[in-house]
Amino acid sequence: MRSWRSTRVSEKIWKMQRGGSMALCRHKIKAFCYMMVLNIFICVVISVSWNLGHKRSGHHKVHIPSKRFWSKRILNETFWNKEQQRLDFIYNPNFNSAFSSTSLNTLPAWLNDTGPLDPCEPDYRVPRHIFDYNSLPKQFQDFLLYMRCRTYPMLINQPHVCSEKPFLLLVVKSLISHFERRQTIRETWGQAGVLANQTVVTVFLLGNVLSSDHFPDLQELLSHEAKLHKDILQWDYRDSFLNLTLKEVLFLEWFTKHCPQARFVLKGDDDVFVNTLRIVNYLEGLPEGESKDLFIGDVIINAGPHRDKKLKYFIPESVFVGNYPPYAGGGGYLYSGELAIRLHNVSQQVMLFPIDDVYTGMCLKKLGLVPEKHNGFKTFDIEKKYKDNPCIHRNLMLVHSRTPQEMLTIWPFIVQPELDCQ
Ligand SMILES: *[C@@H]1O[C@H](CO)[C@@H](O)[C@H](O)[C@H]1NC(C)=O
Ligand SMILES: *[C@@H]1O[C@H](CO)[C@@H](O)[C@H](O)[C@H]1NC(C)=O
Ligand SMILES: *[C@@H]1O[C@H](CO)[C@@H](O)[C@H](O)[C@H]1NC(C)=O
Ligand SMILES: *[C@@H]1O[C@H](CO)[C@@H](O)[C@H](O)[C@H]1NC(C)=O
Ligand SMILES: CC(=O)N[C@H]1CO[C@H](CO)[C@@H](O)[C@@H]1O
Repeated sequence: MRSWRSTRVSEKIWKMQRGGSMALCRHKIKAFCYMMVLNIFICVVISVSWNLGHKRSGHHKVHIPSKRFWSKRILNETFWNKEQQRLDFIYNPNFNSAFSSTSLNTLPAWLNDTGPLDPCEPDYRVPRHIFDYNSLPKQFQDFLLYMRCRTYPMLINQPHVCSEKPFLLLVVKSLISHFERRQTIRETWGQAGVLANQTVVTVFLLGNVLSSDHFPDLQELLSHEAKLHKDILQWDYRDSFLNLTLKEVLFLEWFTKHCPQARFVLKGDDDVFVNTLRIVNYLEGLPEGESKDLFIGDVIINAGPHRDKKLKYFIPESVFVGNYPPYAGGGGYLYSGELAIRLHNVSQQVMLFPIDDVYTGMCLKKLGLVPEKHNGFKTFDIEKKYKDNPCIHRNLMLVHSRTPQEMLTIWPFIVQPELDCQ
């Protein structure tokens, strides 16, 4: 409250001072009046902040020492930022110790949560709080209405897929209809089993389709595929681009519950080619101490939201302002299983953001970590002249994008021991 008011007031004072100096040339009396008003304002500011300070400490008997906390009050009124501030406040360690014995009713009024009690009910505050809501793309409106919901039932699970303690878990974001891509991955870089003497396990992450979106019903085919290969994880939510963050969060939850013993995780799209052999060799060579915080990929720094409605990555100004933290492109990144568990934990403190890789960057930032760039990750592909070069692919870790036919062509290069790449 306090700092918001004083910034507004000092802005007024500044404007008045500008006006005052111009007036000085013409009427000295006018200038004198401005000075008087200015003095009154300063008095008001001082007494208001004095009163507020006293009221607060006197009323609640809570002293909040952190200066950073107060500075957050002048943050922007954008929807996502505001929701995030609420989470920051609730998970603020100072707040927790000060309020541990009281209920959330003691939250300051600006943090009062007026959303639906059930986070999975559509949040109808949204259209009122976002002034340009009605002009946003339909998918974005849907994202906002369900932004708080992160629990969806599992339709297909593989609770025992990690019983052999995988060295590397390959996690592939797929869509129900991508049967061909999944089969190609199983036949090439995603072959589950033992590779370079290490256990590799593959799972595919899938959501569902809404009947209102007019997709054919492929659920029975999928069930058959799941029985055959035992590598399908499916949740009952609408699998759309803006729901990919949901896929990430649901995966982290699944991992913590069913696969926490996996040493490393590679998460990628179903149109990337992964040199699994190179990745296993790289991981084996990592010193023990370095592997705990491992998070590598094609890291993007100094990025921010796109404001053009026509772009896939569009984020409206009324929803989010600020820059993105460093993040690894969602085509594929590699991290430790231990870190996956910490990411799961911290993700509860980060509001769902509609771009999944940026969201993961936000979670890393909350953990105080920065993803590391590794040149083996080529999420923007390699030069065309090298596309058919087996030796180039041997040295890569991951490249986007490759068709099933290309994957089936490249994979034999990788595992062919007689190929001489000197
Ligand atoms: C929070 O909002 C609810 C519903 O609008 C209201 O009943 C309650 O009094 C508010 N609490 C505070 C502390 O403002
Ligand atoms: C493979 O792993 C086993 C057990 O971890 C080990 O005893 C064996 O020496 C390894 N073989 C090679 C070729 O690294
Ligand atoms: C995300 O999934 C939920 C649950 O199916 C759905 O209600 C919502 O519309 C989806 N959001 C988007 C952006 O598709
Ligand atoms: C999860 O985070 C909380 C603090 O937010 C911490 O107290 C707890 O120990 C963490 N749990 C794990 C398993 O890291
Ligand atoms: C913290 C933060 O992101 N503040 C931003 C609020 O909006 C102004 C103008 O839109 C930005 O300049 C600030 O960086």
